[in-house]
Amino acid sequence: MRDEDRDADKGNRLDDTRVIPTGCGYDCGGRCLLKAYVKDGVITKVETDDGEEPQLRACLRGRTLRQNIYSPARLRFPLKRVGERGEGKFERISWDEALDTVSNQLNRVKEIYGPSAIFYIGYTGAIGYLHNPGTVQRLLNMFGGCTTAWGDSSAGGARSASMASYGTVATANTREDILNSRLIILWGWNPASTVFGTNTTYYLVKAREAGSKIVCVDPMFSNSVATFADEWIPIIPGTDTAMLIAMAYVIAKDNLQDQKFLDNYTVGFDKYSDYLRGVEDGVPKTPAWAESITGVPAATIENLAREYATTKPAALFPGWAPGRTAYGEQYHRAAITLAAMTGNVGIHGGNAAGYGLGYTGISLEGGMPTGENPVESMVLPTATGALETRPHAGLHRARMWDAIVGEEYQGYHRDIKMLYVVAANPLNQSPNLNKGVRALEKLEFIVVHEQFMTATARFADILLPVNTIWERNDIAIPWSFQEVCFIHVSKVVDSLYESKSDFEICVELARRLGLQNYSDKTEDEWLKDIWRSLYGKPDYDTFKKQGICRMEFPEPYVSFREQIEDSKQHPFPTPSGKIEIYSQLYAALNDPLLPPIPKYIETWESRNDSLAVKYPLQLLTARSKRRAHSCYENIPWLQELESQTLWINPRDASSKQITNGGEVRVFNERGQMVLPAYVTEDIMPGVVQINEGAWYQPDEHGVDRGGCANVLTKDTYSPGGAFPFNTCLVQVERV
Ligand SMILES: Nc1nc2c(c(=O)[nH]1)N[C@H]1C(S)=C(S)[C@@H](COP(=O)(O)OP(=O)(O)OC[C@H]3O[C@@H](n4cnc5c(=O)[nH]c(N)nc54)[C@H](O)[C@@H]3O)O[C@H]1N2
Ligand SMILES: Nc1nc2c(c(=O)[nH]1)N[C@H]1C(S)=C(S)[C@@H](COP(=O)(O)OP(=O)(O)OC[C@H]3O[C@@H](n4cnc5c(=O)[nH]c(N)nc54)[C@H](O)[C@@H]3O)O[C@H]1N2
Ligand SMILES: [Mo]
Repeated sequence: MRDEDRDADKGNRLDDTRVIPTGCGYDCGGRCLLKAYVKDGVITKVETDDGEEPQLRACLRGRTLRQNIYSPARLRFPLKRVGERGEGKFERISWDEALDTVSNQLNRVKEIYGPSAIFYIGYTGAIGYLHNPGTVQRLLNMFGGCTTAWGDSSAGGARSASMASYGTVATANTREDILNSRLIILWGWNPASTVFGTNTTYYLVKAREAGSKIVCVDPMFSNSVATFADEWIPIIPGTDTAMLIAMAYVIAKDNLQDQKFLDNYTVGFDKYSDYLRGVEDGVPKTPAWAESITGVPAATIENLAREYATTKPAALFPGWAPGRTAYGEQYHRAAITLAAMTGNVGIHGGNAAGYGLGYTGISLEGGMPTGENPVESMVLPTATGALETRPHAGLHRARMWDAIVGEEYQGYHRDIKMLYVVAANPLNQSPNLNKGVRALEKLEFIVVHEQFMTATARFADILLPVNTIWERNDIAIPWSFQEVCFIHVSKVVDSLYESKSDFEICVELARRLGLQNYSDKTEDEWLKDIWRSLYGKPDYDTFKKQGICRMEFPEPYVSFREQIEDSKQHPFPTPSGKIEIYSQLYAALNDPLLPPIPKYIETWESRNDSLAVKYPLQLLTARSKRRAHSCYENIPWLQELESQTLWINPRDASSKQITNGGEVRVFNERGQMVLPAYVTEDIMPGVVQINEGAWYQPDEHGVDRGGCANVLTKDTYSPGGAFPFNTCLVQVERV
């Protein structure tokens, strides 16, 4: 019997201490099991899964949740701004005053300017089925709608490419299927630090033990390279597409492709093959061609191509970070095409190399319905937006500051007057923060629901204190349900201070705004309903008591298996019913920068850009194991683990007299920051790295002292929708 079941059987009691099975729930890609020990209403200890493998064992972040909940920095009361916008001077007010002000402002702005003047920004701070930004989206939709932004900052490129090639973003296999792979390529993917489902690393360890070969392609000698790799291939950032294309060239030249698979399940290989041979542009996409672009030796490219084509089955895992670049969608399209060329789609041990969250044929959507947004339904989606899984208005999230500042683009111009921020930290996590500050200064009213005084919260006019995951009940699921389980994230203690959940806040606002239909259910009743429509077995109360419910599969689930086994009955959901190496959806857009077959297009701010004379280093912003984006940044235990630094190769450091631990200034035309250098061979020359998510702390000269990479990144997007966070040139100098 698993421990949590035993605890549940005993009524969760140990003397006068209750042990409550609950979960972890920030947006890191994992969802883990935690056991909270509670005595006299206070959490005294936190443990995690210690049952049978594969466990849902929490990492260091989950284990610090007690410090998070009891942090002295928690926002305790509703606050009203008294100083200048952004100055951080606030005064405590009552909930009544706060909610009256917010509802009056909503009414005022809607009456004078119309509902599109209200800009809603909800993101990934809260990811439960009930407690998530959808609570506010529902409220605003009922109120008359609001402006929203489209764009997936995680994987816009993967999403667009997956839709173009497969007609869906649900392309994953269950993680245990890794054990069936003989060759595993982690391409710009670092699951040892960057969580993608709790047990990805568990299965990678098992696969290695069973003798599978693991290759990593990454500009950084990451923790995954250190832990798993038989071979590390460093590559110049932003050039991955060229290497993938050259691999396709080698496979086609040596006739190693799975021609039967290509004939039966794909369209467009002939056109791709013309491109590979240089029929169109006179440039054969040889390994030598790719070497000059990627810095990867031609022989290495050739070997990997042959190995991938001849080792069966093989799983190519294209991480999202190389796609978080200019033209990032081409990288994902090229990876998908390689998987199709080698027949590694729809089989055990392969991987479709698509977006990779969710399985074809299984939907686990659920939650409180947000309803129609009357503002958005008046706007036609843009062409690229039509490839998104949801239709959207014309505003891309990467360009939100321009939309507020009022610069017109793409025919999109709304007079935005009010910002409603929930479960997001845009003045930290969006690109080009200095422009962000100017945008926020211009607005008439800003309301933020937050737990902490983040950079965004400092700009609020009304700041509402929100409770944390252990002060409310919810249901959560790991990304892609790769662990194939639901977790009941149970309430452990009452809401601290005067904090409330976003749902409770919305219920009270709805009453003030006269929106009777907002909710006729309690939290518990909503969760019961959600559970029933989501999975429903066992009944909700049993599930809640157990804390966890694993979905049962007779064997590892493989996406597209039905399409491969019986393509007549199960066509791919694309216009042709096949995997589209030549994408009709892209072709219809008629955009040379979004070609119908995967092509290498050199990024802006590449090493060859004229800007590289002034700003010669390529900046990457990967995940830190001590944060989930900007969450957990202020937790003392985690701060001890790793300091925020600029990773720089000794070759680049020595030419600038930069020493390990010494302060450096990192800058470009968009902004600057000062932070310590970490001089290390773990990053290739010409590339520097700052972990994303550190808190933006500009000094009086506007120089960031917190190490927040987004003072440097560019606020634009790729034609297929990718956020190009990893396309950014900078210069570094010793301070
Ligand atoms: N440079 C760079 N920037 C990036 C990225 C990158 O790779 N490089 N990655 C991008 C990616 S992939 C993502 S997903 C985004 C994440 O962007 P965001 O979702 O904006 O970032 P978070 O840090 O998760 O911010 C969430 C905020 O929600 C708050 N919060 C937590 N729980 C609740 C709750 O229940 N209610 C409310 N109201 N608030 C809550 C937290 O305190 C936190 O301040 O960042 C993007 N930014
Ligand atoms: N600990 C932790 N885990 C997380 C999160 C978190 O905040 N903290 N956030 C979650 C979220 S919301 C997301 S979207 C995912 C994101 O997950 P990823 O996008 O996979 O994560 P990153 O850590 O940004 O990058 C992974 C690796 O890609 C490499 N890389 C960067 N640019 C390039 C390139 O141009 N080419 C190649 N070949 N490699 C490159 C980096 O060096 C790094 O080793 O992570 C999730 N997991
Ligand atoms: Mo993300």
